Amino acid sequence: MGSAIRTCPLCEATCGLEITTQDDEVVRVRGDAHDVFSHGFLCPKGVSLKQLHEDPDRLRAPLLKQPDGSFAPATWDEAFAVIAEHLPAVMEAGGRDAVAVYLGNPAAHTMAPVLYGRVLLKALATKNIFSASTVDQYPKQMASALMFGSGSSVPVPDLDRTDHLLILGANPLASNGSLMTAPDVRGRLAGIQARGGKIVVVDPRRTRTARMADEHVFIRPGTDALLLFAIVHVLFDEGLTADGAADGAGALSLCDGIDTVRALALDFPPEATAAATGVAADVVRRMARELAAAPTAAVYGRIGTTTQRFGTTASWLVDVINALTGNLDRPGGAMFTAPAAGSPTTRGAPGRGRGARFGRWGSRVRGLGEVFGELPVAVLAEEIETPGEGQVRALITIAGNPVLSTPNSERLTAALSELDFMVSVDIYVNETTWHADVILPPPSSLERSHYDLALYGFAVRNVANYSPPVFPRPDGMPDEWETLLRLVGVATGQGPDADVGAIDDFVALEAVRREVADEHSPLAGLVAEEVLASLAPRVGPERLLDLMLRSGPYELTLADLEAAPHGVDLGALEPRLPGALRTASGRAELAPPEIVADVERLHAVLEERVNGQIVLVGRRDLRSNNSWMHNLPILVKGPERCTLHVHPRDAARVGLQDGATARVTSRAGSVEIVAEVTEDVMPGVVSIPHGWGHDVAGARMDVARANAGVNANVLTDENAVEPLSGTAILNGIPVELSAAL
Ligand SMILES: Nc1nc2c(c(=O)[nH]1)N[C@H]1C(S)=C(S)[C@@H](COP(=O)(O)OP(=O)(O)OC[C@H]3O[C@@H](n4cnc5c(=O)[nH]c(N)nc54)[C@H](O)[C@@H]3O)O[C@H]1N2
Ligand SMILES: Nc1nc2c(c(=O)[nH]1)N[C@H]1C(S)=C(S)[C@@H](COP(=O)(O)OP(=O)(O)OC[C@H]3O[C@@H](n4cnc5c(=O)[nH]c(N)nc54)[C@H](O)[C@@H]3O)O[C@H]1N2
Ligand code: SF4
Ligand SMILES: [Mo]
Repeated sequence: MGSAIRTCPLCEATCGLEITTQDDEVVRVRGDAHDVFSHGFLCPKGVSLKQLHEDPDRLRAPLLKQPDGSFAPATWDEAFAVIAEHLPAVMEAGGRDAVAVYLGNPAAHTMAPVLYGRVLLKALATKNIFSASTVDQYPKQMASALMFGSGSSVPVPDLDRTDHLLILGANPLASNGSLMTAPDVRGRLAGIQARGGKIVVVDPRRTRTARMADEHVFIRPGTDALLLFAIVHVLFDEGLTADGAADGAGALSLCDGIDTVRALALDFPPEATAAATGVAADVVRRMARELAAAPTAAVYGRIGTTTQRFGTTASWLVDVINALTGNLDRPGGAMFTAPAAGSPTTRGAPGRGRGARFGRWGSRVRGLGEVFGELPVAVLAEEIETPGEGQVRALITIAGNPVLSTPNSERLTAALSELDFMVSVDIYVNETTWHADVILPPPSSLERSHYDLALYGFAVRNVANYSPPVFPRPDGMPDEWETLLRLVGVATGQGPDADVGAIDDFVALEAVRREVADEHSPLAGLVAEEVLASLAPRVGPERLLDLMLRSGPYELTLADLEAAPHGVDLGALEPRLPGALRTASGRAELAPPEIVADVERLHAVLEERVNGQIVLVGRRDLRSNNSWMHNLPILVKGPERCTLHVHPRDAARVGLQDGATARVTSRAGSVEIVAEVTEDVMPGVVSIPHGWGHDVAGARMDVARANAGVNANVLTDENAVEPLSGTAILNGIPVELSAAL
């Protein structure tokens, strides 16, 4: 028997796993007790990597759509011949924008798409770039970019040292943390309480995290910005803001715009926000006082605060409060990670940059602005449906399942069936990929190396951990980066047999050139060709990772990480301002004009009353991972999880019994779903988890089909987007509720 140590690639927690193997089989998966970050913690999904690896439905060879609509296995050359026949034709007939790309969530968890996805996007030169980020975290990254200068400058709560944690719209006991890379969140939260600290959770549902917290506050969905503004109001009103000149005030002295924030907050006293938020004024005043009085405190918001109607504004206010209470950039507060492989906060001149610009171009049909170089995925269906120049006629999905993940699934499903050509790089034939003409599978995660390039940028400690593949790739199976570069070959007119190694050499040389030209890089002024030669014989992601580590803040090498299979601990987070700033002013902007302009919209909400309207929110379960892990029996066994949570009062009002079938209808669609009557959700709010609805005829996931559930995104509305970032509003959807006949 053998044993391998590797990082779990499934969620943001980056747990170390110890995988016992026998020849080419996984015998057992356990937590790696020696992992410098996770110390042996793992969740049921980590264990299921064995089943994922063995899943008979997981694709091991390319599939080609047949004239009768079925799929047949093909060789890689056959698959690429079909792509080379159709993709350039679409580009020729309709222009570069005729090809759209959608990058899904696992693309942020694997090195190949993180490093080579952008090469493909550049090669395609299309405006129609979409990703799961506009159904997820872009509001937070947009607020962070406007305040601190880059989408990577997202402050993370210093979980291990804070004395007071205010969590809004996140359930890390189920999600294992997000934009907060922290294995064993439960243990870290227990640590806060053991230190005598306090945890407060603001959520329309009484979640596992809320139960563990010292206080849980129900909030009417979509009103967090009001609550947060009321807290800001009290901080000023009661003289509770930190003294920026004093020691221990974090980065407050580096902040501009404090007076603007003070003036804006005047309109939002807690007495004025209470009716709309459902949070009583005295509770808000106490929340503010406790935040200010705690030796250290951090405010943290996630999905419930981003994928809602005030996502960017709420995300901004989270860090406004962190700054005003003196907790921005100080131990125990909200801090900036310094990732070993570098990030925009570590590269280039410290303390100042170009800042962030948004809306440099817009979507063709609805005119929604670009955000971080992408268009909001809520416009994908209309861009396919609407004729005219720039109409999307082909789609490439990479590790994405937009049919289950993006708003108004029925419209998107219909649109996908109208495409001239579709390619999916994916491990399953699922609700999205069955529309594809060609499916290109990556190797199993255990047949790939791993380094969490994206997630280590938001870690609550500075850590680095590289895992080599556990098993060799099967004969003839290319790595995912090779597949992506082969697509680059087709997109750039080099054809299906382009020399992938040569393209990779070119990509690496360009990366080295950028590095040696940066006067602030440790590699500044070196000869590019010599640096490249020093990275040999590595190729692919390993070569790029080695370069990034060498030029990163700790000047590590990949060999250093290979010598430390349990990871390298680079210490607790350290204050990084002003160095990590990349704003044009060189200051932290507490009142970015783009966001200030959105405050007007909040005033109208003050007048809203809980009026009998029922709104829908989502939820996550520990044994799910968005839409794609429901094919593993070990994770889906047990009672039905895709149920409607509804408060007894609302259930009684519409005559709905526990266990009976409810009908839920929105502007976009309607579903029937088993009701679970529970006081864990507040009156006026119902909850359905997303990522279900697997009873789609063309999909080939037998276990998932037998545990189908319903698709919550049939109900979410593609026309409802948060105006600043174009991110879909997935929480707080107005719905009608009735008992199904
Ligand atoms: N209503 C509602 N909708 C939501 C959310 C919500 O809270 N409520 N959450 C949103 C969020 S936060 C997100 S991130 C999105 C997720 O949206 P998506 O990223 O579109 O969806 P996933 O379910 O993550 O699908 C991942 C896809 O990648 C494939 N896959 C898995 N592993 C690999 C791999 O290693 N390589 C490749 N190439 N493919 C792989 C899977 O088979 C699947 O097709 O959903 C969003 N949608
Ligand atoms: N087990 C598991 N882990 C996951 C995932 C998964 O699907 N399953 N997905 C991964 C992904 S892609 C992401 S982005 C993260 C997400 O990580 P989290 O944000 O922690 O995810 P959720 O558990 O959906 O928590 C969101 C909470 O917001 C609440 N909420 C809804 N609307 C509002 C509102 O208007 N205001 C407030 N204050 N709260 C509201 C919901 O009730 C819910 O409890 O999780 C990641 N980890
Ligand atoms: S918490 Fe996340 S990283 Fe850790 S084992 Fe579970 S899925 Fe994997
Ligand atoms: Mo996500």
